[in-house]
Amino acid sequence: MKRYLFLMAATACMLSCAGNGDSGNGVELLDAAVFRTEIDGKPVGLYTLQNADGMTVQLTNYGARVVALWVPAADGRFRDVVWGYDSIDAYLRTADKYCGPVVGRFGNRIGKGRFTLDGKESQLTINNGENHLHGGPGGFECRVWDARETTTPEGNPAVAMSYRSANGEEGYPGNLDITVTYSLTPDNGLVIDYEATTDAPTIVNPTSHVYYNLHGTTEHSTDSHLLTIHASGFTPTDAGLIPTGEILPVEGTPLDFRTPHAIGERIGQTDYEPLAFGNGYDHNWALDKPEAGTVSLAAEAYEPATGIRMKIYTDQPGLQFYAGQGMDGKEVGKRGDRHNFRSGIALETQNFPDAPNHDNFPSSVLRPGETYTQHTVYAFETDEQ
Ligand code: FUC
Repeated sequence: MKRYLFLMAATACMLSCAGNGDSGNGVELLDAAVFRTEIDGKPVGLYTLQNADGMTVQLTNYGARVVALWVPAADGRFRDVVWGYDSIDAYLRTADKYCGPVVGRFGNRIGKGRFTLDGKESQLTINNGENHLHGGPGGFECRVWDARETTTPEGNPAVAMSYRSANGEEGYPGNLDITVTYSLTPDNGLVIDYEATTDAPTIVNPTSHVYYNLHGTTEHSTDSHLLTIHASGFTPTDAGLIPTGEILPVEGTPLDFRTPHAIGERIGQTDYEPLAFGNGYDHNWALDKPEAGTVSLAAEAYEPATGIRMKIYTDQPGLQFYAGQGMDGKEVGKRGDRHNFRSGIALETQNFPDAPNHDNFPSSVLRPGETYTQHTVYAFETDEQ
């Protein structure tokens, strides 16, 4: 019955909602006109994908970014579960440019921005203390990608975004051609497929940096979300959040999410040094995998108030969980929602931070003739009420 109602609502929406406004199920589409512009001589726009149930994602090719993601809640109404802005101008002005984009070439940190590959040292740009974060100040999040609306081989609606990161950009060697394809499955999965090639040896580790709030509004903190991370280990860091190279067990620590825990339950235990360093959760978990490189369930977040559950499947070895402790309420986003303290969680599927400087971490090296791939799914379910 519920599925039938969603179908009705989705059909009505496709027929009637070309712009703003509630389509009957709560989905309010952003107007493409307020995203239409030109940046660096390239066209920027807003792209909308919708499945038969009405799940809707809106994306912009500025930063290959998720702008809005409407998923059903247990009450049958849809919620937008990502924090972001309602115009391209706001994204250009924002103080937190990591809301929604693909970050890279290398997601998360590289110590002192330095690594050596085939005996050749590269010095990357520095933008986080003395370190390199999320590809540097001119990372993928502020680049205009070429967007193409398409369908997956399974027939699902998709947008493919491509970008050439030139040799030397932010200090990285080699021209890197990367394509990120977003698609929606009929069973409410947002799929993100990455593919990259290079013309010279380089490193690559892109990830999706979306702030999720399963309340559908930042009026409520994400501290109430119940989080599960299928990982027995994590990569401890120094005070600058650069991995020491160890992989330590989570057992007996506030980082043990192998069974569900409310995010707020142990986040304040700053007598545990890793939580002091991160000022809360800002760590990389080493995912438990039946076999390296296989797609497996990495994490689940559940909000009891809305009944929305998000499951993350990935073939990546790591998951960075950042709990939004840098948010200060100053930025005002969609529907007047503020970027409030701990009101959005980033769950970033990736290789381990600083991997190029630790031989015991999975390799992030890409060579000419090879293709980097990543397959990650953010799948949404609701409790039946
Ligand atoms: C995460 C964190 C960082 C940073 C950023 C916005 O990936 O690891 O500490 O604050 O995102």
